[in-house]
Amino acid sequence: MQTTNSTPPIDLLIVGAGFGGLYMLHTARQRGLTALVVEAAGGVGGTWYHNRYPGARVDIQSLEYSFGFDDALQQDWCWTERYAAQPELLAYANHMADRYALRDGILLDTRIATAHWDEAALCWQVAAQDGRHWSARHLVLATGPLSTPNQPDFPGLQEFKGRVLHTAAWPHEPVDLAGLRVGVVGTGSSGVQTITTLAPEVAQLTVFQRTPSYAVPAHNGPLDKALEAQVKADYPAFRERNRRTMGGFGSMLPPNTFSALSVSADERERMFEERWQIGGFGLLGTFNDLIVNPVANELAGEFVRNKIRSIVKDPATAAALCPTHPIGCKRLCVDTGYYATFNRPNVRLVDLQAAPIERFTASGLVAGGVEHTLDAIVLATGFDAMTGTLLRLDLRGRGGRRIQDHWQAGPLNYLGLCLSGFPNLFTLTGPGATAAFTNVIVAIEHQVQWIADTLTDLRARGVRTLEATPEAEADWVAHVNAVAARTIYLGCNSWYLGANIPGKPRIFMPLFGFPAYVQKCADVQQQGYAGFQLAPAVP
Ligand code: NA7
Repeated sequence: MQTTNSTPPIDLLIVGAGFGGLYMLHTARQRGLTALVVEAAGGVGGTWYHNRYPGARVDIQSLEYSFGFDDALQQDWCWTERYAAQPELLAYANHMADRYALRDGILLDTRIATAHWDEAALCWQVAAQDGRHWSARHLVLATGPLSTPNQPDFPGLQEFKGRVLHTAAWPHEPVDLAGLRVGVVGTGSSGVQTITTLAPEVAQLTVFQRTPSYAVPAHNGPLDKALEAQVKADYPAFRERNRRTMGGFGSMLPPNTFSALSVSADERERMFEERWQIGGFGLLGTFNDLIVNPVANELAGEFVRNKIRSIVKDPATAAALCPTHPIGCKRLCVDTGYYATFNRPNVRLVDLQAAPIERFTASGLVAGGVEHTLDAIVLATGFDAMTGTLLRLDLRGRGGRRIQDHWQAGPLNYLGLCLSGFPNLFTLTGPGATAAFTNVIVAIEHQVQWIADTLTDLRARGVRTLEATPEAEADWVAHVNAVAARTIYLGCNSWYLGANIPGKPRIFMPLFGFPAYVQKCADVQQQGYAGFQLAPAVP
């Protein structure tokens, strides 16, 4: 599969062997395209290869967070839990690699360093850090939206003598923190899962919280066999119903179609409570205006704050755990006893808003003038999301234009798939697409099929290059931001907005609304690739 300058280019070079890269390779091969996946890690699985921290599990139900393109796969595969844990998700990725005989098309332990568009040869010249090189007609960046860990530049961190771990780069060998004094910085999804799982094991757990999170119960447990049988009895229809939802999941508990303001306070409480008892993201579908109307949103937020106050015994801790930003503005955490963890005698909360981290020392960290002695620190500080990985590549388009220059003011793109000046390049689950708001596997299936359809179609028509126009790109980014402006999503400092990384341009990156996105992508194809320049042009 490896090519050199002297061999003809392959059709597709895919960067990344997570779910996106695996399915892209499989689909490309089915369409008769030559393809190679290059992966920096030592195994397939992407997110689920790296995020091995204690308690790591998916926040969308397993029956939904899985591929639907092959009925035999979805019938054969049996999930053990309602929300699968990391090892099972990694096993699923490996199963895909084996089942579809993908491994001979995947190069592991190989980090792509440069990808330059070759104007004369009309292909991408791609080189790995180890010097190996490939030519490819098309480049698919399946590098994932959450793949570059955010490692804040805390003063003195290198002086700390204990162990420093990051949830997104967790060691492969077992980590024994039993009996230690452990600090966790960060209370997003990764922090919430880590904190809840570590608390019973460690001697003392200190949670350093900058922004409190809304967490809804997962009610996780063994997968209900009757539900599994029911879904499997007509899995294609189940998948289709999910594709018609805003986020590509949740059809088992459809959102209600009326406003939170249209019912009495008692009725509202009863309805929130009903969905709280069911668990998961469905709470945000209790009414149809929680994401678009700040007044309705505040009612849902207050419902969860009341839950926190009723669960957490110490009033000061409960108050510090209560978020004030709109609920859903940052992705909800789906938890298993997170708030109750703060009733444990060995767990304490440090509110960084009141007592910011000043510096690390050899034996811990100082926050708000108080020294906290720690044996180990877990950074659950998230990711340089959506753009971080791509901006760390030496990626150059037409005329040698660097992606760092093209994206200086934020990630310009068209359909979340293509960049002007970067012909024949596709980003999977990138900025401008719905992936961050969507069941990412459903998003991947759609984007991969769109790319494969496009490549098949253009090859049949003799088109060599496809490139977004600058106008289409500017309009698209404006559209993504206009959609967000009609929601509560601009009301907090989320990674959707780049606000978690100092100095990152504040552009709202994900698009809200999967069905409209699917329709738009289909329309673009039907209109002869509206918004793209094709060369040679189709007559
Ligand atoms: P998140 O959701 O970005 O959470 C990161 C957490 O780390 C969050 O609480 C941050 O506070 C906190 N953080 C980040 N930088 C700092 C510094 N410098 N000091 C203190 N605290 C900090 O990442 P996750 O890995 O938990 O989850 C990512 C996605 O994976 C999630 O959305 C799901 O889709 C699954 P902040 O809120 O920025 O104030």
